[in-house]
This record gives sequence, structure tokens and C-alpha cells, in this order.
Amino acid sequence: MAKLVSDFLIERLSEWGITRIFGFPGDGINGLLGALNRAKETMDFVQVRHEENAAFMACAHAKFTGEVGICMATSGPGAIHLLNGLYDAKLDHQPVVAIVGQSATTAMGGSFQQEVDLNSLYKDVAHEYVHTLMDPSQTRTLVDRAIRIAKVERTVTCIIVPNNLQDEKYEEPARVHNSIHTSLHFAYPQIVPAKSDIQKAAAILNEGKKVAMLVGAGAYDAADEVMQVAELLGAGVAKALLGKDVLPDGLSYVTGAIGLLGTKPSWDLMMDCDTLLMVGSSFPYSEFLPKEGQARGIQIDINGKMLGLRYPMELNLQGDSKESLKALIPLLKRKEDRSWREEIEKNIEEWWKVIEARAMNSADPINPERVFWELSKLLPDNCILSSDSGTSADWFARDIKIRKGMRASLSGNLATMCPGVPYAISAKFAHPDKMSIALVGDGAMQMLGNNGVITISKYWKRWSDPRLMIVVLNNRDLNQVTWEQRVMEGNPKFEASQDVPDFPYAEYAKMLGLDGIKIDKEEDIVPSLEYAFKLNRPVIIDVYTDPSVPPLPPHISFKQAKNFMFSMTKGDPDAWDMIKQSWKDVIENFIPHKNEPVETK
Ligand SMILES: Cc1ncc(C[n+]2csc(CCOP(=O)(O)OP(=O)(O)O)c2C)c(N)n1
Ligand SMILES: [Mg+2]
Repeated sequence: MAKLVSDFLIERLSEWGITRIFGFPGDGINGLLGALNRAKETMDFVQVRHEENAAFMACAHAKFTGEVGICMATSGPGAIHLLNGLYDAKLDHQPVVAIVGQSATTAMGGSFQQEVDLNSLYKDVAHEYVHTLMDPSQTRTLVDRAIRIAKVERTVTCIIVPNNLQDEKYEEPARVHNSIHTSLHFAYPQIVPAKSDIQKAAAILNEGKKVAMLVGAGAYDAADEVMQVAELLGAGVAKALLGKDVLPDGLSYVTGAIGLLGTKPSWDLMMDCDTLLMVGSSFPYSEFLPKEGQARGIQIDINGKMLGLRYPMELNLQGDSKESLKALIPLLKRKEDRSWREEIEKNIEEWWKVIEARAMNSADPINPERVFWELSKLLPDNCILSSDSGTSADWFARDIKIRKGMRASLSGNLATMCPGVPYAISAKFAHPDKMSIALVGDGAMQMLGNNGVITISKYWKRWSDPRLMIVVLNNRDLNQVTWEQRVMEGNPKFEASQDVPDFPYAEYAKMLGLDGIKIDKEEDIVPSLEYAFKLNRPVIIDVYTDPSVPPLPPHISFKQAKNFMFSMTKGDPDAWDMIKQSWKDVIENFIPHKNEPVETK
């Protein structure tokens, strides 16, 4: 039988090293699904319950393996459902290829059923490359370019395949005018800034007395070099949320997260430094960086477009983090005056006490910080963590102490709800021998997470270490936003938009053949978690947490405090509990503020 377009397309993906596709069927891709069936020995098709989850999984695959993630969906509705997950990948600079169906070429332009102008729809998310297959001999070109461009640009690309062409005979491009002859293979180059620029960077860093470093996901491969630079310069290192797993939190000079979800030591580091070295990060909130003119800045990023974006840097260097720092290290002079470093270390030590004290505050019925604090101590060394957007991200950022070998991610730049569960599932497919743990709010569970649990029940027996844990913060509230409304707007909780109905997550897991544990007493947290880590199947931990515990920013501006108090007087139904809880946290926050707070809104 002659090779069909769809068979060739899947084969070509295999030749690029792709072994897994996350997707959901539909008649727009039936030809491709036939080919996937024929290629099942070499290409795994992971079926999701909602296409958005497939895109999140492809994104997580890229994040946790460094390879291209592939998702597939049918024309029209399927392609539309992928979009949010694809934007997550695009904004976090992950190489993901979406393969979507389309109406037959004979029907296109005829307002046919499920015909959506996918070129236009995908033109933003797959800006660098989106093309519709028009002729069988073009298949090679489209696959090769979509993968290559996704890698080169670290972004999302898309191939649109009309359903009738999927079943046509594949033809190699003829050796004639107007035909394209593409090839496999791509290797990232080593990009290092010019020697003279490295010298300039070293001079600035050597002159600085109080050096601060900020690292993001782009510094993941440069952990050793970041540590060496920090040691030499006596610097403190703050981590953007996506860079949480770059350095262990146990290092004495790592100030942890930065920003609204960040720590006080990171805030102090940025407010007091005279030199800023930013590596592999596009952390968006400038108000958490030094004031303009306060510090001399150097930024290193592989993506030249992301340079000089958040702080007026003196030097903007395009380069690979590891290679650039390696070139810099021999030129750096060890700072003999370690007083700045000592101050940072003292701040960090104090801060961990504050965090512990906050976690130990009682709440009704459970303080979410306590859950994360205890969980952190029990995490296996090589686990993979994913957090959702919501208060889980606050506690993930502050209370989880990352150790060497752990991986952790979340939707950093899109900050969308729902990646927690699909990221954890994707991590299990990529690393079946490692435990994955998703930290998710009840709102996100009900939006998409519960569907992901069905996918887990379908696949978990395949994983050599079957442990996947979902910790649900069951606070019956869209709590992060409820707090934003209070603190930023001075509004009371709007119950109609904020209340989340209760749902029996643990029972639900058990119905699906998984394990489920409900925790509604503080004294049960540790024994229940210890028990859960020993289970040999996926488990949902349904924790009844108190929505009155405030996810306080590391500093609260006067305006925010005023808004917050204002909301109380406007009849917030949770007002009294909140006043009690905030008061407890404020008492724990005994470190005096050294700098003027900024207005964040
Ligand atoms: C798709 C999407 N919709 C809305 C938001 C705005 N948002 C951010 S966090 C949040 C609340 C999430 O609630 P939940 O999952 O219950 O977590 P909690 O904050 O209660 O811990 C909302 C609505 C978003 N980020 N993404
Ligand atoms: Mg919630």
C-alpha cells in the first residue's frame, strides 16, 4: 500500500525524536488517528478529556524534558479548545507543536460545518509558524519547519491538516522548480556574548559592593555557575517563580521567590542592592526590582528580545546562561567584605522563622501554609511539583523548600488556572519513575482538574512508580481573587462570583480506583501525608483549608492596607475571621520594614 500523508507525517515526527502526542479525536483528524494506530509501537497517543489539558501536557512535556511537546486536536472546536494551553506554552517560551484538523480542501471556503479560519485563529499563538497543508508533497516541509521553528524560537507552532489530504498518497517533493526540500536535525548553538562585553560585565560586578542576582527558568542549566558567581560576589540570589527549581532553597544566600508571592528577603535584597545581575528571567513586576538609577544592571538572556525590558540595564547580553557565566567567572574578584552577604543570610534565617511561625498559626479548620510547610519536609528528593494559579501558587512560592534534583513549574507568565493536574500527568509520562505532585485550588479542580483525574485513572498502571499526588486546597472559594478584590479594590467578597461549591474530591478519587484522603483537622496533616506518600497508587488529598488566611505580599503598601480595612466595613461575610487571621500573621511578621513600601496598583 502506498504511504499516506498521515503515515508520513507521524513517521517524520518519529524521526524528529517525538514519541508521544497528547490529544483528543474528531473527524477532522481521523486520517491522522488511523496513522497513529498503525504506528502505535513507536508513537504513544495520550488521550485527554479536554483538549486544553492536551496543550498543558505538551507544554509540561517541554518544560520537564527540554524536548518539543506535541498536541493534536480536531478542526473547529478541538483546535479552539487547545488555545489556552498553547498560550501557556507561548508565554513561558516552550517549544510546542499543535497539529489540528481542518475541513476538506473541497469544502473550505464554503462555510462548512466546523470550518473555522484556523490560520487566522492561530496567527497570534503560533505567530512564528502556522500553515495549512495544501498538497501531499508539502507534508515534509510543514513538519520540519514547525518543529525547527518551535525549537529555534522556543515557541508554539501549528500545522493545519485538511481531513481529505490526510488519506491521500504521500509524495516526496519533486526535483523541480517551486518545490521545497527540507531536512531533519537541529542542535542549539553555544551563544556567548563578546569577550569585551564579558569584561565590561565583570568590571561592573567587581565594582559593586552589594550585588543582587535574580534567576529565572532560563538559568536552570546554569545552577553550578550561578552558585559560583554568588559565592565570589557575596551576592544574594532571588528566584522568579519559574526559576524556583534552579537553586535549592536551603542555600544560605537564596532569598527565594520575588514579587507579590515573594519573600521579604528578596524584597530587601532588591531595595538595598547597588548592582543587579539578572539571568534567564523575564520576571514582570518592575516595582519589585531596584528603583531606576539605584543599581547598575546587567542582564543575560538567550532571547535578545527579552533584554532590557524590566529595568534600565547598563549591559544587556544575549547569551546562554551557563556559557556566559562560565566566561564571566574567571574575571570576577572574590569580595573580601562579606558584610552584605551576612546581612542577606541573617534576613533569610529570620524569614524562615516567620514562615514557620505563620504556618503554625491555627486556622479554621486548617491553615493552608501549614499544609505546604509539612508537605515540603516530606517531599521525595527527585519529585516533580506543579502548582496551579491561585493561593496554591503563594504557598508553593514561599513554603516549599526546593532541594537539589527536584523539578517544579507552573503557568508563570499566563498565570492561567488549571495547569496543575495536566502538568503532573505529563510529568508522569515523561518520568514514570518519579513522583509528581500537583498543588491545586478547588476552583481549578472543578474547572478542569477533575477531568484530569479521570485521565489519571486511565493511565496510572503504566507508570513504574505509580505515585501521583493531587493536593486540593478545598477552601470553597476562588480565594486568590477574593483577596485581590479586598486588598487591591477595597471591595468586600462578592459571594456570587467567589463561592465555590463543595465537592467530595477524596470520594471521587476512590470511585475512580485511586486513593483519596480528606484532612479536616490540623493534627491529621502529617500522619495523612506520611501515609499518602507510601501509597502505591495516585491519591487526592482533599484538605479543608481556611479562606481567611491572607496570602500577604512580602510588604503591604499603605494603600492596600487601607483598602483591606475599607472592605471590612462594607460587609464582607468573612470579615471577622479575616481580621483575626491577618492579625496573627502580622504579629509573626516581626521583621521591621526597612524601606518605603511601593504602591502595587
Ligand atoms: C482561566 C482563568 N480564569 C480566571 C483566572 C483568575 N484567577 C486567578 S486565581 C483564581 C482563583 C482560583 O481559585 P482556586 O482554584 O479555588 O484557588 P484558591 O485561590 O482558592 O486557592 C482566579 C479566578 C485565571 N487566572 N485563569
Ligand atoms: Mg479555592
